[in-house]
Amino acid sequence: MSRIYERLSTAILEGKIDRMPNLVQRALDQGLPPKDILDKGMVPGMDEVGARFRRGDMFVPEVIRSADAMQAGLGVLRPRLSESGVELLGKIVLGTVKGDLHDIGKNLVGMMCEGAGFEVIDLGFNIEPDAFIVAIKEHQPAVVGMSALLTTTMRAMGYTINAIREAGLQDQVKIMVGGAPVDAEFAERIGADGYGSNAPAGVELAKQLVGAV
Ligand code: B12
Repeated sequence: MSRIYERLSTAILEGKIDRMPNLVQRALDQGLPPKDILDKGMVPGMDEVGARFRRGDMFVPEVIRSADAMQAGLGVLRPRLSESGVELLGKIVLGTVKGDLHDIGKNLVGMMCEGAGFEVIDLGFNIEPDAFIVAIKEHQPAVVGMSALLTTTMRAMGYTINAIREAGLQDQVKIMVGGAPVDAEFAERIGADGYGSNAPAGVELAKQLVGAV
């Protein structure tokens, strides 16, 4: 295996944001296929970040740095991936629900999903049900992800799912939810398709929901 894949993976793991664009460019200059650069170099790095975060061997600031390194590399790789007709895993529309301003965890989920090969459309925080609906119609995502950090706003997830159902869009998208006060039982009760307890779990869930694992 090319040594450059190992270097890409390590640079992501160590959060070397500045080094990534150069490394990706070097891999491209060596004639390596963009899809292999992603799958054999970058994604394994991000997978290891996820595993370490789950074990408690890496913490939020380090994960954010790694995700930023991934983004820096994707900045160079993305145009080459689309040129070579590589299909990403699918689109995810992501947002923190109405009334809730917490977005750190949601951002982490978005960054890791992007790192795993999804296209993420991040609506931001305090997102009205209608804005989710507009985004579903506009972007046709495979998955909608909702975040809530307050016991008072987790109910807005239920309202949002109802609104999606009433708009006749529920068959078009899978819905995943997460955030500290949310659990699997609540997710099931409000009609979500799945619950992720943290960002790596969100990535795994999103992959399952699009049938990629
Ligand atoms: C930072 C913070 C804030 C910041 C938010 C800044 C920002 N840009 O996000 C500010 C200062 C704005 C804030 C405001 C408030 N906060 Co606050 N805040 C926090 C704090 C300290 C950390 C949250 C955080 O970022 N955690 C780190 C991230 C990485 O974890 P996470 O969000 O849980 O996300 C992970 C998982 O949950 C999951 N996940 C999250 N979303 C999703 C989505 C999907 C789809 C999936 C699969 C997974 C997933 O993956 C993430 C990564 O692993 C928590 C306490 C705590 N320790 O959690 C209180 C906390 C959430 N806040 C609280 C409160 C009460 C408030 C305020 C009401 C305070 C006030 N009186 O004004 C306001 C509410 C404002 C509003 N309307 O939202 C309470 C909530 C209590 C409750 N049970 O409802 C908490 C628990 C503090 C406490 N112990 O009282 N807060």
